[in-house]
Amino acid sequence: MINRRKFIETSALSTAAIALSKVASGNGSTMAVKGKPIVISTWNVGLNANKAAWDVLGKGGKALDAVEKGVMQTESEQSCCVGLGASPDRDGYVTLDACIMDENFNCGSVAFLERIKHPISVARRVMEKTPHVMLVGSGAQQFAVSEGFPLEEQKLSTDAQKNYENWLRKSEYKPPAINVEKGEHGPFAPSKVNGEWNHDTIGMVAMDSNGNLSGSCTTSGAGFKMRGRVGDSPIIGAGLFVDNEVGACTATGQGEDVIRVAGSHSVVELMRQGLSPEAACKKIIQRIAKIKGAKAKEIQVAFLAINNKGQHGAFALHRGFEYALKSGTDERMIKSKSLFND
Ligand code: SD4
Repeated sequence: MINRRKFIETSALSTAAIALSKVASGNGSTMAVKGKPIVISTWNVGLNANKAAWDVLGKGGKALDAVEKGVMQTESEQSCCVGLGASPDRDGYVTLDACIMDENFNCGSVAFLERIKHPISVARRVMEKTPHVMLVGSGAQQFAVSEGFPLEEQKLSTDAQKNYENWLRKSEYKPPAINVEKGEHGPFAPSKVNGEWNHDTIGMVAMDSNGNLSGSCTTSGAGFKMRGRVGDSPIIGAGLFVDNEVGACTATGQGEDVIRVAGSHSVVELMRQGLSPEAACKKIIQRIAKIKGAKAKEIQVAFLAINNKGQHGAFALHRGFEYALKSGTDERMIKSKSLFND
C-alpha cells in the first residue's frame, strides 16, 4: 500500500516529469524556454505595448497579465486605430472588439462595445466573472458598467476625425485594404501618418517565465464599417487562439477572411503538426489567397504566431506587415514575409 508521504513524493515526481516532457517535446533545446519570457505583437504600436507587457513579464509575472497590460497601453494611446479615439463606423460611432485567452483555454470576449476605454479588460472580466465567453453591444456595455468601468464620451482622435471626414465625402462602402504597402488604398484604409502606415488592431501573444502562453487582441475593427459589423478580432479561433501545448496565434487585416478559415486556430493546428510558426502562418495565408482568387489582391491579412519553444514568425498576403518583439535580450521590429511582393 502506498503511504501518504510516498504518494506526495510520487505525484511531485510525476508532475515534474510532465513539466519536463512538456518543455522537452520537440527538439530537445526546449528546456531553454523556461525562464525566458518573450512577447510579440502586431504593427509598430507593438513596441510600446511590448514595453508595458514587459513590466509584467520581466518581473516573472504571468503571460495573461502581460497581454492585458500590453494592449491596454495601445487602447490608452488614443491613436486613430485602437480604442476610443479610433476610426468610427460609417454612422460615426466607435465600436470596439477585443478578446483574451490564457494557457488553460479560459477565454473572454466583447464585441460591438461602445464608450468603454479598455475593452480588453472587460473581455478579461467576461472570462473571469461570467460563465460565458462572449458579450456584445449594449449587454457588454451594461456588464462593463456593472463592473465599475466608467462610460466615457466618444472623442475621435484628430487623425480618426480627419479620415472620417475624408471618407464622408464619397461615403463609398467597400472592403478595407489594410496596410498594403503599395498601390491603391480603399476608403477604409488606414492613412499614412508621419510617413507611417496605420493599422487598426493590436494582437499580442506572450510566453512567461513558466513557459505559459496567453494572447490578447483589441481593435476598433475596419474603419467606416457597417454599424454592427464585427470582425475576427474578438472571435476566439479567428483573431486569437492559444493552446499551451502547441503555441498561440493572432491575426490582423480583413477580418471576414480570417473568420472564413478560423485563421488563428488553423495556424495553431498546423504548428501542432510540426510546422514552424512562419510556415504555419504562410499555409493559412495561401489558403485565403486560394479562396479569394483575384480578390486576394484587394485585401490584406497577416498572422503572427509563437510556438511553445518560444520560436515566432509571421506571414502576410501583401507587403507592409511587421511585428514588434521583446525578450530579455532583444527588442525590435521584424518585417513579415508576404505572398505577394507587390
Ligand atoms: C477587423 N481584423 O476588424 C480587424 C481589422 C484589423 O488591422 O486587423 N486591422 O477585421
